[in-house]
Amino acid sequence: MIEYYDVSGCYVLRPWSFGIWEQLQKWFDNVIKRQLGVRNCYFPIFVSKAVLEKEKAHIEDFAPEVAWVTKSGDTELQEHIAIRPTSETVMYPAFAKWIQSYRDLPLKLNQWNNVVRWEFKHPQPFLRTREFLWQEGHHAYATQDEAERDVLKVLDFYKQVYEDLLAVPVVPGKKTEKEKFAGGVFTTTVEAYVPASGRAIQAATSHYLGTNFARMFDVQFEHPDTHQPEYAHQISYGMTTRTIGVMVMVHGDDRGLLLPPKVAKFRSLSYRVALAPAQSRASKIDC
Ligand code: 86X
Repeated sequence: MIEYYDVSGCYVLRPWSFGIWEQLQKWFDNVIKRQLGVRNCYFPIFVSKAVLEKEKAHIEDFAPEVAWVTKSGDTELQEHIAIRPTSETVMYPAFAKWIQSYRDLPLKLNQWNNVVRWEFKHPQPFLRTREFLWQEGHHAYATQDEAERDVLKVLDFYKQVYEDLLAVPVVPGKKTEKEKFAGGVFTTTVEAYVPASGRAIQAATSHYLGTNFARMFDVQFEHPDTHQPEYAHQISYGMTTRTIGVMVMVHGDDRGLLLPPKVAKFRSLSYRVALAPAQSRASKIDC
């Protein structure tokens, strides 16, 4: 599923693993479009120092993980440019421009992209990598109620990705104040169990951000009744290629990996027999 690479924490995703990612992508992309009205978009991978630091309070904890481009060829860049570790600071200035009236809400955008976090804990294929693929959803609403309802809907979609597609049981729940995303109001996650380590692992996350980011980035709309400016309520959510690693840890062992049927390219004979119409079972069992 992977090939090793000469940059620490980076791995090649070979067709077997990338094919599973494509299947999860297809399912999740459809469900957020059809059930929530989400639209996909793409923002640049680069973030200027000035924009990245607009979120200073929360960035401080993460600063050591940010990767910077400092040169082109041998020439030092006038301004160093960060590689996105997540896209809040990239996207929210655009939200501020696009949201003026209550008619501009809700705004529900998603990106399928790569991000870089220069981790120093020892890397593991899929589970802890310096570059990873994910989707990051970012929505803005007029009301707290709508925002909170979508946080929980997305969390349930993540549960379905794990349980229905990957046959991995997960526990949905709310993080403690200490463990939540510091920029938000509350963080929900689905957590899985890794038998090899006896530990839980965060499998996907969905946040209610309140109006914290709206205040930082000036995301305001004119209220329909009062005609006064109000801050938008925001949510964000993410699921990464860690999904594949969790699946491998649950369905694999030292003798290999048996893929759960929904994402398997090939199906075992016993599975085909179980699904076959009764009259054709006899012949399948014969062979
Ligand atoms: C937190 C929050 C949020 C959108 C998600 O969990 C889902 C998708 N984003 C991400 N987070 C950071 O903000 C962060 C920032 C920097 Cl500068 C960094 F280097 C690492 C980070 N890791 C997580």
